[in-house]
Amino acid sequence: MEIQLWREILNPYELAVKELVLKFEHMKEEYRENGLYCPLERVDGRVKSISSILEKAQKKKIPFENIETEIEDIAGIRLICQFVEDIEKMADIIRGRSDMEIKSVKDYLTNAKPSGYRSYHLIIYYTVETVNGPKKLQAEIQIRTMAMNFWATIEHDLQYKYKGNIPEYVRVRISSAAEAIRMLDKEMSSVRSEIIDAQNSSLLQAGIVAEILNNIQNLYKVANKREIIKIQDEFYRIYALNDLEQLERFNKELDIIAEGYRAQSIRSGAL
Ligand code: 0O2
Repeated sequence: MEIQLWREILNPYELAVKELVLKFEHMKEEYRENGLYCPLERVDGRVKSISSILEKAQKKKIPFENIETEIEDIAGIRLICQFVEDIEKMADIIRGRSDMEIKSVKDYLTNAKPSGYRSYHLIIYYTVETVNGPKKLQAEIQIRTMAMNFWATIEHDLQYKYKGNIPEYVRVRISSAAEAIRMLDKEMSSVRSEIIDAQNSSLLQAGIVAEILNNIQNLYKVANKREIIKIQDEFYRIYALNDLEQLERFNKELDIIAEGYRAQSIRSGAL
């Protein structure tokens, strides 16, 4: 088939992947701005290569005219989470969205593949706007932990290297590595709440520090130099204490000082 025709077919999928990646990245950003722990650690996306589409079509005996309906992962999104519990949270977030309609689910978490592969797959319908009007297409969203992703990436490379015929001794090792990954995820889940608390408080601290620095910068314009130096020294002293409450209190004090200067400038403007 003409390369140009492939381009026409794949273009909307490229747009879909770009949009979906952007939407998930934006979601991550929103969580961060609100100082909240985000169940999503990283998002990746790709459009399946032409050779990979042809290979799959040949393997599954899919006629060319059915490629778009029967190959569900031409557009592929991978969501990487820190913890197993986050996978269900991400799936729920997707279920609640109005721009992604779930067609089917493949739960390889409860039922791992014989290879040891674990991941949660959603096939969604997603509509993109093209020059020829809206196009509803399918995309596969794979949701897995960082540990599962590590295993799957290596195993995928091995499949590629051995062209699907991984030697028995390697298969045994990779299968025991899959079990180690399952145990690792289980162990990490047991400390999940502690890790989330620590991450939340470090996000909160980063937010307060940013506000303080912004306040000090604004005070530079109105306060005298000696006062600014005093404020800065006080900030460094409190920062070194590593005490979130004291940082919050200091930030409120700065708000009051800034408010005082604002009122003063309004009064002098009125005179
Ligand atoms: P690529 O290179 O990632 O695009 P089926 O015949 O139903 O088993 P189907 O319809 O492709 O296969 O669905 P399935 O099994 O859910 O697989 C979809 C994708 O999941 C695969 O795409 C892989 O990315 C991943 N996957 C599934 N099984 C395994 C596995 O055992 N190991 C690894 N590493 N990944 C797996 P592609 O098209 O196979 O490959």
